[in-house]
Amino acid sequence: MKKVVTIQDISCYGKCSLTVALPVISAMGIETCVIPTAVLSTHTGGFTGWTFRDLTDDIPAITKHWLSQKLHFDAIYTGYLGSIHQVQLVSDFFDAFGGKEQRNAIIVDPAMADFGRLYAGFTLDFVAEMRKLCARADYIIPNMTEAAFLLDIPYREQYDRAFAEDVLRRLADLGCPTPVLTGVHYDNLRQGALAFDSANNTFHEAFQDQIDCMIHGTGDIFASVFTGAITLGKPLQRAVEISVNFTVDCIRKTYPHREEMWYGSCFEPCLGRLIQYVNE
Ligand code: PXL
Repeated sequence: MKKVVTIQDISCYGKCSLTVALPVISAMGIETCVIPTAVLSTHTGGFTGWTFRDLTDDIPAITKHWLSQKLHFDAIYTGYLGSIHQVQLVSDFFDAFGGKEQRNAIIVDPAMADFGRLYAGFTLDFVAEMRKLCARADYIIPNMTEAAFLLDIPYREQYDRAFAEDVLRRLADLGCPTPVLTGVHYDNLRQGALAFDSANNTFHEAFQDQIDCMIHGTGDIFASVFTGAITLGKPLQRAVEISVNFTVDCIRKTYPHREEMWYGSCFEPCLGRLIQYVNE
């Protein structure tokens, strides 16, 4: 059985980070181990006054214990990280459990920004540290805002395929051989993802009809499915397709309830379909 470790916060209410990664990756038939980096009462995207318990000190302690137990993971997947120090400790975790000898995939979702802006509490110093972490990953999964921050270029709401390809090539130049851009749209009709396999100089994409609504946590759904698909050995093209299709399934399911479900998608009824995608 394949085994993933995912490192990100647990937002107790709000359906993102670990409360998405655990059910989604488990549904794909993969054992999902976790390092929770913080406990928040809610995510920070639209709530106010959330609690935040920092678990940074647990990261090196868990790493040390797991080293003593000689554990192995088929993939390491990181999401929302709350501080520069946490990013550095995650880099140490890559030293301990990632790399060529371990033959596993490192997947970094630089979850820190959207719609042209950094999330609450993030700074350009954090971006610089995240850039270094991305350079160590086999796959990174930024949206266009995160890509702009990583590349230190202005965020653009409108662009064409040539621009998206150029962004991906520049992301690969940062050190990650296979960057995947999410939320890609060249018009208001279609939206999807575009991946660049720099080793083979090929692009892989999947698009679906655009659905006009903003629901929190869809980036985490995409990244979790993508992690599961890569861990299962799916080709990059198929991994991108499954990730886009399942994310759009979740958005479609949520759309009729979008007023009250802005904080997280109705992904649970879609999990059966995800299992089908994996087996198709
Ligand atoms: O969905 C990414 C995410 C994860 N965790 C927390 C967040 C966010 C986005 O805002 O606030 C705590």
